[in-house]
Amino acid sequence: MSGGNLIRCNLPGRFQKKFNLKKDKLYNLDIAVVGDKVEFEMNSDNTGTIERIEDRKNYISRKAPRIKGAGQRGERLEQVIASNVDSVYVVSSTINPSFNNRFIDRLIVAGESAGVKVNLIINKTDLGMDEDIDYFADLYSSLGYKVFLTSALNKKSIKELEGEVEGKINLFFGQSGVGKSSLLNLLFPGLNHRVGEVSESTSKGKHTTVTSVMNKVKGETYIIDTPGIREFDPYGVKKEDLGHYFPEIKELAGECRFNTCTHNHEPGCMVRSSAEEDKISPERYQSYLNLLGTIEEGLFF
Ligand SMILES: Nc1nc2c(ncn2[C@@H]2O[C@H](COP(=O)(O)OP(=O)(O)OP(=O)(O)O)[C@@H](O)[C@H]2O)c(=O)[nH]1
Ligand SMILES: [Mg+2]
Ligand SMILES: [Zn+2]
Repeated sequence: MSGGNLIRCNLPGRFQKKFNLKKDKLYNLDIAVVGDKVEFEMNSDNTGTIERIEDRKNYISRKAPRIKGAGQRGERLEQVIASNVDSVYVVSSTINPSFNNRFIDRLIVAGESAGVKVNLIINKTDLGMDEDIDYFADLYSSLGYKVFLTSALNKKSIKELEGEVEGKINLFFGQSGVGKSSLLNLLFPGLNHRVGEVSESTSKGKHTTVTSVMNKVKGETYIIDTPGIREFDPYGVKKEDLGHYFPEIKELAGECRFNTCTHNHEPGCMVRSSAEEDKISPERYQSYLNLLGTIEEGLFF
């Protein structure tokens, strides 16, 4: 995008060569991603040729799905979803597809570990709210996240959401079929993104959005809609750092007996005892343990 104009650019082969030489970046699949700022030269056919890619302020990534992202030794590579964002919205739905707090916690970790502000959207509230969802909405609010209980059908909380995205670069991500594109169309009708069905047999979305796109919607407000995510393993999160990305665990970690505590099996662990006594949410603690298990099995790298 240049001054609001879309210019299709190509990426010269030398970027690939330079990239491969950088050992520390070898696991990076994407040389230029949505959100990157680039300098380019105009060609005579109105396309551009990228000359330089600016360093990223931040970026959201995950481990690439197995087929696409396996390296020569079978290790999973890093897939960057978007860069230089101000806020991420973890989008979920009440039902169809059903509410999945484990999955939400994974996406929160992705945002937290990138140092980006995380907000939550629970969409399709018109299809019914149950006690569990009320519990989680309160829980996430108490952890400091803004929670938007929305409906693209009856426009619930759309105005609030509109206020929150203003003047920022906003990334929307979540499972397929939760209503990301529907909400964005409602917020900014000019977007006109394709909206898909949710399969009746599996209650899963059909991956209607197929590539990530960034749109300038007004002033300095940018929206990135992304394809639905099936699996999400954060990339490059170390065992000893995982607790930093759960605000309630981060707050208690200093009170554990050992400063190297991973809040799993260690004696004198304040986090574990707090979860047992329901002082922090056992559900969130379980999400933490699941992620820790993934790292310990070496699945993170
Ligand atoms: N009842 C109800 N249906 C909704 C709501 N929001 C979206 N839908 C429906 O859910 C289906 C999926 O919506 P999409 O906006 O395509 O979902 P998405 O998250 O963009 O899906 P992907 O692009 O595949 O990742 C469509 O049939 C929408 O009409 C809502 O708030 N309530
Ligand atoms: Mg979509
Ligand atoms: Zn501990």
